[in-house]
Amino acid sequence: MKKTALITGILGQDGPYLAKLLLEKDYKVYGLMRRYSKPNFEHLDYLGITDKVDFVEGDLADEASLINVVKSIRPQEVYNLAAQSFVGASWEQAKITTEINAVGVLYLLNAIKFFSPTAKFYQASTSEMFGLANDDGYQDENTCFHPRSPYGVSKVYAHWMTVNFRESYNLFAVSGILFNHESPIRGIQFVTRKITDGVAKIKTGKATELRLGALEPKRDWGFAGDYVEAMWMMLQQDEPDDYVIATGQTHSVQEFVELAFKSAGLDDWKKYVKNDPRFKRPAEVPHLCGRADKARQKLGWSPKVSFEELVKMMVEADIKRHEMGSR
Ligand code: NAP
Ligand code: G4F
Repeated sequence: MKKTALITGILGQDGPYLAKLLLEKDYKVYGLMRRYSKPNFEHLDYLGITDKVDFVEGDLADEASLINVVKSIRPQEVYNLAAQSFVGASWEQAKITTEINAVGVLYLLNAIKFFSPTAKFYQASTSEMFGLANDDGYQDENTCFHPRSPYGVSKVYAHWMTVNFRESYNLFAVSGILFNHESPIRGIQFVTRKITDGVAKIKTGKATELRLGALEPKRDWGFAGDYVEAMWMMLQQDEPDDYVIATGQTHSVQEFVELAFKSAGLDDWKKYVKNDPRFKRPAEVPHLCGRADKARQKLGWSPKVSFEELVKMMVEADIKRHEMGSR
C-alpha cells in the first residue's frame, strides 16, 4: 500500500521539491492549494511533476476547508509548508500573516487531532524565530527566540502550538527550524532569486541595474532540494522531535551579489547595484548561522550543495530562462 501524504503550499518553492522526493519514494501525494481563477503550476512544471500530484482545495485561513480535506484524505503524513512567507510584507500585512501562519496551524492541528490522529505532522518553522538572538554565534535548538517581524512572531506561535499538541495530545508533531534555503524556483521577491534574476536580465541586455536594500545582513543559505530531505527524515523517526536544519556557514547579501555577478562573467557588480531604501525593513535580522549537529547525529542529514554551487545553479537557470525569452 502506498503511503499517503498531504503537502500544503504545493505551488511554492519547497512544496514541489518535497512532492518530487515523496513521489520518488512511491507516496501518493495530495497538494493543497487555494482557489484561484488561474493557478500557477510553473514550479511543479519545472520539476516535471504537475500531473503526478492530486490537488485538493483549501485555505489555511479557513478551518472548515482543512477539516474537509483531512477528513476525506486521512493522510499518514502532513507537511504544512503553506505560509505568507515573505518577511518584508509581514509588517504591512500583519493580520493576514498571523491568520495564515499562526492561527492556520492551530486549525490544521485540530483537524488532524480529530480526523487523522495517527498522522505525522511537520511544521515549517524558521530561523526567523531566532531574529536578534545570539547575534554573533550559532543558533541551535537551545537558542532563545527573539523574532523581529510579524512573520517571525507568527512562526513562534505555530512552533509552540506544534510542540503543545505533541505534549498535550500525544500527536506525532515536529517542528523543523529551517534556515534560508533557495533554488531556481525560489519566489522572485526573495533576495537570492531577485539577485540571480537581476543578474540574468543584465547579462541578457534586459536591464541595466539591480535595486536592493541592506547588503550587510548575513544568512545561512542552503539548497531547498537538500532541506526537503530533512523534512521527510524527521517524520520517519520513532519519536517526534524538533530539529535545526542549516549549513553552518553564513554569507552577507553583498557576498551573494558578488558571487552571482562573477558567475555570470560580470566583474564589476558595483556598476549595476543601486541602493533602494524601499527594500529596507523596519527591524532587521542581522546575522543567522545555524548549528545542525542534532540533525546530523540523529537523522544522518547533511547538506550536499555548497553556497558556490547554489549561486551558480540559480544564475545559470535564470540566464537560460531569459535567453529563452522569459520576461
Ligand atoms: P513559498 O514559496 O512562499 O510557498 C508558500 C506557499 O504557501 C505558496 O504556494 C502559497 O500559495 C501557499 N499559501 C499561502 N497562503 C496560503 C493559504 N492561506 N492557504 C493555503 N496555501 C497558502 O514558501 P517556501 O519557500 O516554499 O517555504 C515553505 C515553508 O517553509 C513556508 O511556511 C515558509 O515560511 C517556511 N520556511 C521557508 C524557508 C526558506 O528559506 N524557503 C526557511 C524557513 C521556513 P500561493 O501560491 O497561493 O501564494
Ligand atoms: O531573501 P529575504 O527576503 O529572506 P528572509 O527575510 O531571510 O526570509 C526568508 O528566510 C526565512 C528563514 O530565515 C524564511 F523563514 C522566510 O520565509 C524567507 O524564506 O531577505 C534576506 C535578507 C534580509 O536581510 C533583507 O533585508 O536580504 C535583505 N535584502 C536586501 N535587499 C533584501 C533586499 N531582501 C529582499 N527580499 N529584497 C531586497 O531587495
